[in-house]
Amino acid sequence: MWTSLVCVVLVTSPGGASLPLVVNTWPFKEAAAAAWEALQSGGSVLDAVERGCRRCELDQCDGSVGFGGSPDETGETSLDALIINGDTMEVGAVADLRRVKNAIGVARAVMERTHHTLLVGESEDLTTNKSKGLYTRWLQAGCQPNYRQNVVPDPATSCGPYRPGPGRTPHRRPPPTDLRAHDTIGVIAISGKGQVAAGTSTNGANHKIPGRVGDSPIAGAGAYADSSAGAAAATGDGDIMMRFLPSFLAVELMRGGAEPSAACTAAVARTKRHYPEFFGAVICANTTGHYGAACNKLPGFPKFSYMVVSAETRGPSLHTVDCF
Ligand code: SD4
Repeated sequence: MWTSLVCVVLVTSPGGASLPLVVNTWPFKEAAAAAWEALQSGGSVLDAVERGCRRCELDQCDGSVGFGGSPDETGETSLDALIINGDTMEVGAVADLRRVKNAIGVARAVMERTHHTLLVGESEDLTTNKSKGLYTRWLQAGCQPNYRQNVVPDPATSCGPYRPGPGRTPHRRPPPTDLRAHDTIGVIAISGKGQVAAGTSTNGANHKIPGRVGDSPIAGAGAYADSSAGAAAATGDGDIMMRFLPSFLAVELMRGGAEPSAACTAAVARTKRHYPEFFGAVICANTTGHYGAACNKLPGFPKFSYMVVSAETRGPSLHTVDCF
């Protein structure tokens, strides 16, 4: 379990304020240490974000980051990653990246070496059964559990091919059964001068339909950074969360004066209003060095843990927030 990997300094109150600052999702202590070390050795906030995410990719944090985890329905892992420079508002992202382990490095290369923002890997044509890809071969061989329930035959009991069923599927989804299927690393780094960067890296949702991309590589959804306000990063059910751009919302609320905890809470509440049972959390930090987090309370998910490093914490410290 990831809880056994972390340091034991436990702080329950929202914190601040001290710069420089690193905050990352989940108790990924080694990632926090790597990001902090990058800042301490003279690296930029982008270096810190990249090193933190890279550490998790190498460690395969929780099996949810990096190679080898969360396979799609064909058994292949694909990676999503994002990095944002809050000084210049340059963004680099990759999605559905295959056969490359260093997703955050590729995302940074997209930002720094191309004119583009988001590059995606291969995907299959889901509109026809006539494509010749791996996914179609798999579909011909088995069931399709990721299809909505308004198709016939019922995907819970029968294999396809599927046709649209009667009526429209309500937008509510069953509560998640495997909360550990969602543990993206999101890193926020703020320098002593108030330069802000943020990024994410994940292998996405377990057993997704090939070609599925979540919130993590989407600017404003998986993460957002603006050196005139702060940064935020999200983790959880990206299929839901990306509809509400929670990271962008939180940063804009901080720009308007909201404390990070309140901004995170508002971002979670926005999603919760429409999807009360969504699984997710948001971390936030502002340019004065205050930080906080919020999460949606579910059975089996009463608290959310995240890491903070600043001169005050004397090393990566584990923080928890009660979900609401
Ligand atoms: C996604 N949000 O692809 C990501 C997965 C994750 O914590 O684990 N987030 O939906």
